[in-house]
Amino acid sequence: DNGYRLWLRYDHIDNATLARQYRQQLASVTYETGNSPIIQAAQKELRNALQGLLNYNPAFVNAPGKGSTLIFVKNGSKQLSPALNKLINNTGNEGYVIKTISLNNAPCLVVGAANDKGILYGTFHLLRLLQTHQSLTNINIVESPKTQVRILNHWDNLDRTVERGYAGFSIWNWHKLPGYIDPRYIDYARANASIGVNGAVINNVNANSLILTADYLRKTAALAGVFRRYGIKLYLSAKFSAPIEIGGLKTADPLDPAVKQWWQQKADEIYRYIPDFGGFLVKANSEGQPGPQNYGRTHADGANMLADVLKPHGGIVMWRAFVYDDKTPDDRAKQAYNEFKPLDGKFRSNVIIQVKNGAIDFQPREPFHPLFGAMKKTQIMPEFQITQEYLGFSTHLVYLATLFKECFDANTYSEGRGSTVAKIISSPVNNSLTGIAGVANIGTDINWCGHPFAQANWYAFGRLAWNPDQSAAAIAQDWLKMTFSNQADFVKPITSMMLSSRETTVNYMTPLGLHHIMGTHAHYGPAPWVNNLSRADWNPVYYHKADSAGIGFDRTATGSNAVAQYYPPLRDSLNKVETTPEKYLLWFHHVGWNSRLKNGETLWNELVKHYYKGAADVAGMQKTWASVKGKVDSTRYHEVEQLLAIQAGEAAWWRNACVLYFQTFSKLPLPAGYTKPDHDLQYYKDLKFHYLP
Ligand code: BDP
Repeated sequence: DNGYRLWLRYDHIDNATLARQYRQQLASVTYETGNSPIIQAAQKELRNALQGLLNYNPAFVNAPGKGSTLIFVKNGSKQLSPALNKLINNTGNEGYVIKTISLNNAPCLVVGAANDKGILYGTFHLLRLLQTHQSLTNINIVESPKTQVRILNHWDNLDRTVERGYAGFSIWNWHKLPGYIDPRYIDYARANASIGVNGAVINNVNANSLILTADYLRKTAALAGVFRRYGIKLYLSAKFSAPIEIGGLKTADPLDPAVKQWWQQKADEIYRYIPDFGGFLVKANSEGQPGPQNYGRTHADGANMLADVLKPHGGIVMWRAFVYDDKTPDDRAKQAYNEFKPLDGKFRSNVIIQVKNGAIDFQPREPFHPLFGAMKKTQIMPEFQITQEYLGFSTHLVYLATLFKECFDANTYSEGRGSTVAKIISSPVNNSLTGIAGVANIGTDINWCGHPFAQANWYAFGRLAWNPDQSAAAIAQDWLKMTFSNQADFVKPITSMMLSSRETTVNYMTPLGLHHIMGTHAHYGPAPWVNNLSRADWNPVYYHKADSAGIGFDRTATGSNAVAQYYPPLRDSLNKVETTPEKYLLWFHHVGWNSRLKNGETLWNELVKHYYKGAADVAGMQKTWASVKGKVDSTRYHEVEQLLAIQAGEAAWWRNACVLYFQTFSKLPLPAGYTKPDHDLQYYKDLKFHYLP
């Protein structure tokens, strides 16, 4: 199995009793839904799935039928009770009900929704029940998403390279579009719909203005046509200087009437090509990208100008808060908050501020971004990175649902206890849309994501964007069953391997709150020694601040005071070593090598132990994987086996390089029983790589 089918494999259910029961329960399928393109897509999915799972091709009847065992209902049906009709009609734009009722004295399964998208999502949910071998008896499911814009951000360039992409090239074939629709686009849309993803920004945030020209809009419109049938809206990254680059204007000043007019005409043009265009994503005044500040204007001036031109068409602006520059000689972690917090309440209601989960940059572990909870009059959507830029590319098995959950579940204390990030981002401000974004890990590799297990991160992103309260474990189990096998003796050990994989990676890369100590440019492997880059805050030494006394970034009141950006009582606990969770210790404090941690161990010993544990746990993952040999197809078994071997080697590399380097400051021996790395530090510093994605 080459993994192309993702979690929508629909292989035959080999449990004959179960398959027979499903066939009885799905014997007669009726649709009272109309026949829109989305409904047709849902029907096609159901038909393919039943053919695959049950080798069965039931008749679909487009009318209320006697003897139906499965009815799809949009907007109520005469066959159903008033209470159920009411429930169905209250599912909103995307929600659905799946419920067993008694119809003509026989059990019947109803999939009901107020809108087409609900029917599509309900269909995928029903199929998931089959794929994961769950009983269809006495079902009672009522679902609706907790956030409205659930979107993938593709960092795809127009030359088909993918910034921070580790799974081949961009799947958008600009040369063959719009004439040729690659079947991949359809499978991409199906996969997204199956997990509730309803938006895609198809080009890199470091945007090329050409995407906004008529040539590309025609191509883009063809993609939008595919997406639409699966309830997905297309969005574009807009370069702020586009009026100059493709519009021939002298300025991109957002308050200049000619600039505004240019964008207005551009928006009108886009909507002629794509009537349901979602809107713009903008990276402005960040890492060299142009923005309103080039003209002495604020982020709000820039975002609002674009919001105003999109508003008549129903479009939105997702304005990124990932900003930092070297003109501000302060802690980089503070800059986004410092720039955006004063603008709270100044944004239009169709602007959402897109904030990375942490204040630096998608590190293996970061505390939640202090902007969550800080902007009470502005809608905020979190941005997660699904592609593993800082977590081992596509050779390391790292299940990211636990990382996403750590952010969602974090308590900001913005309104006292219970003000979790999940709660804040799913509560609309000023009737604005709510949303969640993930930087995609998708490319032209046959298995889409490079690593068979990287598919789980795409999957988990969608499921958590729909409902951040779901557990990482439940999502892993569903994914494993759908992607590999329902066998309990496979699912159980591999679920626990997935659940601990992210902590393992944190241990061998950046334990105890360390961050940003990876190799320069490509971000491959460890390089905590780098200190010669043109900007201070690009250097690993800026972040770990190791010296003879200790290690860590002092962000307390006597240091950079980044802790002040959090609400009390969190602010106060992070301000003190004793009350800072150890997983964030060196993020907030410079700690002496011989300081004692909670378990009585010195910081140095504990740091070494984390690094060694991380590397040892990858060896444990290899053993676990070996134990399921024969329980999954041999192709994917061997792929994962080889990738785990690479991961084990790289985990040891991270451990050795970091421990040897930090030892030059601590001047302390390894704790008893820990074997010395087999090379010296210079060896690791001298490593060169000829090709890196
Ligand atoms: C960093 C990436 C860089 C992105 C930037 C961003 O290294 O390639 O352009 O984030 O999010 O993580 O804008």
